[in-house]
Amino acid sequence: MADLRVLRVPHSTNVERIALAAGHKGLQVEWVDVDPDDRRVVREASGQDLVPVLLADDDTVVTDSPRILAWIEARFPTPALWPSDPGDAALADVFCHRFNEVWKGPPNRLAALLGPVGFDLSRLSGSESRAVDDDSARMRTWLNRFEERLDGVDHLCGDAFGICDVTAYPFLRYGVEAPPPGDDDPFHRVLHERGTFDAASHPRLTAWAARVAERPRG
Ligand SMILES: N[C@@H](CCC(=O)N[C@@H](CS)C(=O)NCC(=O)O)C(=O)O
Repeated sequence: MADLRVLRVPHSTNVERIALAAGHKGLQVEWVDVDPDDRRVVREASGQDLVPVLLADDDTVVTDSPRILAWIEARFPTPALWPSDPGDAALADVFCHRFNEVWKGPPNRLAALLGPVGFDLSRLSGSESRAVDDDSARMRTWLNRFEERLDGVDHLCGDAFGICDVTAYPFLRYGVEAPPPGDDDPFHRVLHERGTFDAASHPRLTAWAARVAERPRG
């Protein structure tokens, strides 16, 4: 019997967060594959269209990956995803909130601008081109912050793998790898093309991505 039942679609960043958390805690996940073009199962279960959706054995339904991760931590506290020190745990929450509410802004805006024109920059207006330049610069600058954070520590929360890595890795991974065949999500293409980094530009971040890539998935 699985520990968790989760609705997913292919190539979902937010679904990978749940897989990483489950892998860390050694949980078995029953994945329910949903057709990305037919979200009726998701809507019927949760009243909205986005995945992941957690279906718990007590009929609880949880949407939104940060809320699902908090639910998993409360239900299966060991091994922990959040730092044990309350101050460090609060900082981890600030990191994750910023990642979700601020860091995702530029790539989301870039995908909204570039997707409809097939990534053909010549089809953008002058103000749209300037917006692309500004948000691309933000993505590059913020990669440097991650690099600085990893000075002397192996993970974004500190020494141990945890919630900051779970939150950021499924997005930052596109900086070192192209979307796989069949993944034509413009957001993922933006993450890859505008958020590129490597061992020469960001050695600590590149080593971190390789480290997290090896983590178990539920
Ligand atoms: N805030 C939500 C966002 C969920 C979300 O955007 N899920 C994507 C997959 S990663 C989705 O279902 N997108 C549906 C669509 O774009 O049609 C979370 O963190 O779970």
